[in-house]
Amino acid sequence: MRKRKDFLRNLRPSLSPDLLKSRSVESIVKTICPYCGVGCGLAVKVCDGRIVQVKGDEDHPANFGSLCTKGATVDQIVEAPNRLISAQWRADRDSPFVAPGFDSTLEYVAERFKEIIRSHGRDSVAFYLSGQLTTESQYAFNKLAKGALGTNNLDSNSRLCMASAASAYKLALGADGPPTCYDDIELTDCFFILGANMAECHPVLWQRIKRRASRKRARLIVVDPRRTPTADAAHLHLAIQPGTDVALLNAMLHIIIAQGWTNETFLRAHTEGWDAIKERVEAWSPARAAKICGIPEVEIHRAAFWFGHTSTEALSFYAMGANQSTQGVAKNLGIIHLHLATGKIARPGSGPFSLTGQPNAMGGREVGYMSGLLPGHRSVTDAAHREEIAKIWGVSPRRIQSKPGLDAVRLFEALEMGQVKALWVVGSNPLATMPNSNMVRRGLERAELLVVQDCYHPTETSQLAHVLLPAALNLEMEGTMTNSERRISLLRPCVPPPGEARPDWEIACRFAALMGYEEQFSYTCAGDIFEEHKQCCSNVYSLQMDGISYRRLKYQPIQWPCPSSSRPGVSRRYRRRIFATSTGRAKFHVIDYEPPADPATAKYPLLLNTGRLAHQWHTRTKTGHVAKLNKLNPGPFVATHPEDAARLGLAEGARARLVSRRGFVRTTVKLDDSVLPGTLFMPFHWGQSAGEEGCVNRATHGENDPISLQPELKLSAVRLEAEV
Ligand SMILES: Nc1nc2c(c(=O)[nH]1)N[C@H]1C(S)=C(S)[C@@H](COP(=O)(O)OP(=O)(O)OC[C@H]3O[C@@H](n4cnc5c(=O)[nH]c(N)nc54)[C@H](O)[C@@H]3O)O[C@H]1N2
Ligand SMILES: Nc1nc2c(c(=O)[nH]1)N[C@H]1C(S)=C(S)[C@@H](COP(=O)(O)OP(=O)(O)OC[C@H]3O[C@@H](n4cnc5c(=O)[nH]c(N)nc54)[C@H](O)[C@@H]3O)O[C@H]1N2
Ligand code: SF4
Ligand SMILES: [Mo]
Repeated sequence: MRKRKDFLRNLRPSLSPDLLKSRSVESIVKTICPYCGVGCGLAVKVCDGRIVQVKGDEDHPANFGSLCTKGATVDQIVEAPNRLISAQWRADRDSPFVAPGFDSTLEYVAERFKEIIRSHGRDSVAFYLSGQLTTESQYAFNKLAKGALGTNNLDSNSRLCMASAASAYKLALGADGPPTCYDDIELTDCFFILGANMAECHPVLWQRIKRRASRKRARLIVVDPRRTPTADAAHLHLAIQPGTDVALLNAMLHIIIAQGWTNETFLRAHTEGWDAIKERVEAWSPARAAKICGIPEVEIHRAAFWFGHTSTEALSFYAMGANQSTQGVAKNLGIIHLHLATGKIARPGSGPFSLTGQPNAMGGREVGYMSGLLPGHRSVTDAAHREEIAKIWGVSPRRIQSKPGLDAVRLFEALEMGQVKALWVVGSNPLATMPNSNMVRRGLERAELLVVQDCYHPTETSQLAHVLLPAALNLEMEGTMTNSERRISLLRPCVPPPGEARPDWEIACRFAALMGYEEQFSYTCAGDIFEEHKQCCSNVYSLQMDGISYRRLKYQPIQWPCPSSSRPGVSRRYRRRIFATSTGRAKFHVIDYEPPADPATAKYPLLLNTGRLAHQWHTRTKTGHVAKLNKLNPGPFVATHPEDAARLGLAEGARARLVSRRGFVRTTVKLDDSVLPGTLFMPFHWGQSAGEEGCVNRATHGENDPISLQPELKLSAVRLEAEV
């Protein structure tokens, strides 16, 4: 006990009294937008411990002062009425919560964890993290689970988001992370946007793209089954049948080969596996793909010409329409193949550029916050990797298990089956955002101990919790985040966290000390954790950040790799065309079109697509408080093509039920010809806030990509019927 007190004394408060005092006069604090992966810089005006104005940071290279509606209203999420400000627990779900203070609550969690591990083994506990936490928080929890408690049962919402992109980069280029940077936007001749609705989901980046495309400096191709605002602005919109992208991508490669637009010198010197994929795409004539994709053959020719012609640079952006699929990795590889075949990679204006969704999904990938990974893009299955990390962590290499833990879908299934007894959720709302939420609910209800660490309460998930731990918001703490172009920015605290709320990393460290790992977690501030994280990346050629420090980040955000403190970070990777694979060559992998896991049938004839709207963020725990945003996107709906609605006798505003093999969803019909006949689109923002039966994920399924284990949230067979 005495030891723990010492540890707590060393811990520097997240906001020092000096800092607070300096904020009693008006000052500008530079930090980062807590929403999407564009990673816009904010200039926050603070006075008397309150935020009085939010503007875009004109010096930040991600946005140069621009903000979208969400970023511009972040001040309103801080003092929201449902902020969670005290630690609370209850013995069972029928009892009310009690709030005996932060330390006592955490001691209770530690006792329960010890008991459960003693009775059922270390794999009976699990963690579920988020790409919305700082790198330091993700790092601390990952070390806590894999290094201290010795379980690899730690996964994150990136499994639903970026897993396919990460797997494909690793397979093709040898290391995770895009080779490109935002400045490539101004240097390209062709934007190829596949399964991304950038106008609504990456708005500040989209403004740059639109500017170039509308001045006719570049062609804009958009591949999306919906006519989104992004597709509406395109020179060529391929309104593809959902899930058929691999057929399209293989046919584009077929045309590129037939037309002689391949870069033979590049292929010979810097790639391997070309002959096998060349042979496979031989079978993918544009005519064949056109039939499967439901688009005219001539459009495939045009896309291939604009992308592939030897005189142009081509930049691909892709997001959930590519990743959230049983072919997620294949779709990603298909895009990378087009770049490799034409040599349009590792040079200005060209390359594959997967968009990160959350503000720090990239940081999570650096620290390895998925069940099979270790920090510095390492793997739990590799003995040398385990040894390297155990040394830095100060634990025995035997402590880290060699088998990957449970991925998100399997984790909730294991809860349902009673194999996992305790789950600690940090910065996520899985009951509303995991596929097949009826199963997820059963799992959470069966948990003997559910700890939810969040900034707000109630959320769908926190309502089922035994323990609530109050977390500080990004705007209330120090830490780092990495955006879509691998740029690390420093978060500065603008205001102190309310009540007992604390930065997530600090909660992890306090808990680790209670579990007997005080020494390994004796950090005095977030910067200490960053330094340890840096050490994990130090010998990783493609991820070096030795040249980055908090001191340097105070002046400017920096991209990795950045080996030296006297040089800027690397904006474009692989410029010497040496890839991060064992041979230094980029690799082609044979891919082929496979039909989706849940195809339409006579009983379930419609294909349900799900996704986002411009002015709401995920389950609205933040944006739900902002009147301006709620006015712009006021409520849930299912977008239905007028032909389908007429056939089903459904009018605008009609109440309807979406029924799938997993369950049903109650919602409101919106007539909308931007969706293809035979398909529906429903945003997932409202979770159960519009009624327990209103959560679209009651209808989605957990079938996943075989490599990335990312579930197919974009495509479920359903029927739509009038509510009786
Ligand atoms: N406003 C707002 N912005 C956000 C977020 C938010 O909640 N709100 N969330 C952030 C996060 S975490 C993420 S991951 C990103 C997601 O950003 P995006 O991926 O751009 O957004 P989504 O709406 O999920 O899906 C993108 C598009 O994929 C299309 N699609 C569906 N199926 C297919 C298919 O088979 N093929 C193709 N080619 N396209 C298909 C959908 O019609 C949709 O328009 O957004 C980030 N930005
Ligand atoms: N049907 C369907 N489902 C989807 C998707 C889809 O396209 N369709 N997209 C998937 C994708 S890409 C994603 S990324 C997920 C997102 O899924 P989630 O991460 O589950 O969604 P959020 O609503 O962002 O939940 C984040 C929670 O963390 C809290 N929080 C925010 N900041 C912090 C913090 O700093 N610390 C702590 N401790 N808590 C914090 C918020 O209040 C909120 O309760 O949804 C996935 N689910
Ligand atoms: S584009 Fe993304 S990072 Fe920028 S202000 Fe909007 S939500 Fe924030
Ligand atoms: Mo995401």
